Amino acid sequence: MPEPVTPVAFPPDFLWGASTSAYQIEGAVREGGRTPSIWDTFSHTPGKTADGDTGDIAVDHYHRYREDVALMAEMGLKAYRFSISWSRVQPTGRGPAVQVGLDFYRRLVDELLSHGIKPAVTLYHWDLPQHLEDAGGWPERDTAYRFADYAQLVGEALGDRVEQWITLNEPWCVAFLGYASGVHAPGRTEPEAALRAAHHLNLAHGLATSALRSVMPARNSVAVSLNSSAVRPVSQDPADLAAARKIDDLANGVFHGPMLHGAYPQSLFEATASITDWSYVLDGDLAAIHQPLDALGLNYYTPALVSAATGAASGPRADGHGASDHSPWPGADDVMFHQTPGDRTQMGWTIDPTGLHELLMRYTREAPNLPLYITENGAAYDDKPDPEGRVHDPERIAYLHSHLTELHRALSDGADVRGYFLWSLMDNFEWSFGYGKRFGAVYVDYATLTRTPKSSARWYAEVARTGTLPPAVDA
Ligand code: PNW
Repeated sequence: MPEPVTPVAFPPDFLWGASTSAYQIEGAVREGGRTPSIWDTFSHTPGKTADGDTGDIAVDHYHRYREDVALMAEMGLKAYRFSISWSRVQPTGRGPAVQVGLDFYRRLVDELLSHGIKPAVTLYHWDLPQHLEDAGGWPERDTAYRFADYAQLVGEALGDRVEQWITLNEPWCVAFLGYASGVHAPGRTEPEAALRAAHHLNLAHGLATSALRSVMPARNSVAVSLNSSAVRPVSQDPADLAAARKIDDLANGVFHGPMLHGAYPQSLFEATASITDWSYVLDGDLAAIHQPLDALGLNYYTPALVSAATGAASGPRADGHGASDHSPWPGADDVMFHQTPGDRTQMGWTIDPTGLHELLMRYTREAPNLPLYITENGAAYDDKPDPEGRVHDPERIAYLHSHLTELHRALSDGADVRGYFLWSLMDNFEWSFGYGKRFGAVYVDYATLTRTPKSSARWYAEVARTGTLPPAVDA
């Protein structure tokens, strides 16, 4: 007789969800008065995305949202995290809201609610109105004020029906991939501007949090989603520990410091002293940024492994952030990134579920009373339909299984994790990698835009329905 195995059970009210973002799925880039965002400009610039892919059509979610909500319902999702396109709401990044733009999101939200799916709105998932980039973008302080106004407009329009709000998605990517390494829009390679951008993103988060609270019912929750990396040193050598500290400051502390503790890490100032004097941090900014939050969203894919640079430090970068001659880590030329051992996904990102546990425990210490959500976690694979048109993705099931097992271990260890949103609901525009990288639980045939749930979607539906992980992966 085989041993009876106890299934891994999650709390009954655990929120099972999936995530997407506007530019990655909506398409319809010229409809309803929408103006270009920096991602329209960037993706239409030759050489910036794989095969010149753009989000012009993406997966046409703008027109197919009803079908997509039906798929979510079929998957038993309890929640859906999506983002709002700022330039649908404020085409010039300022001024009154365009009702057609807001109406699209009202219809989407109502469709979700009618299926019993809880909407979680991200206000900013990387698609800054081009008008605001033309005025200087995130390195300019004014962008933070513009964001607070936009947040208020959306809060007024949807605050009666959306309870869960996320100000920014992954400000690290916005600041450092957008303004330092330039692999993301707007493609600038200016380390000092990237640090300015980081500060103004922090300020934008704080001001938007206050603005949302001023117009929304008090029951609503406001959070931010950070792509906090678990940063590991290759050894306990003091030089390697210092390297890990530096990357941790630049990846995590630069955002959670002001947001959660009201201060930048002193070591960050020291590490970046040759690049910036931080004179754009004005009196009162830290108080404005340090707003009480209702939850913290964490996006997790893979950990970072670093050491002090040796003589060979100019070799190929292994930090997985895309090809660029410019580092996304201002002031960290003395740090070297290493490939974490283990199997990798199609992105080349090492599969290491223990990093998820590490991250959850770290933020349990860093923010002891803040409920945590995993707002993104998932894997890209080169999925293909079989001759019958079915898409079998056992690797993704194994990835999700192992990460949810580690999430459950964090719960047992005292982390207050309230929900998990897989990235992504469906295949979509994977930024500079274009459509070649498939993260979806639902397969999209880009020629016809037909959606086909992969085996992982059925597996996840069962997890969401039962609130338990099956003991073994049977794909
Ligand atoms: C996140 N990195 O992007 C985003 O929030 C999603 O929009 C994206 O599709 C998903 O993860 C998968 O990539 C990241 O270089 C992009 O460290 C790059 C990095 C991390 C996250």
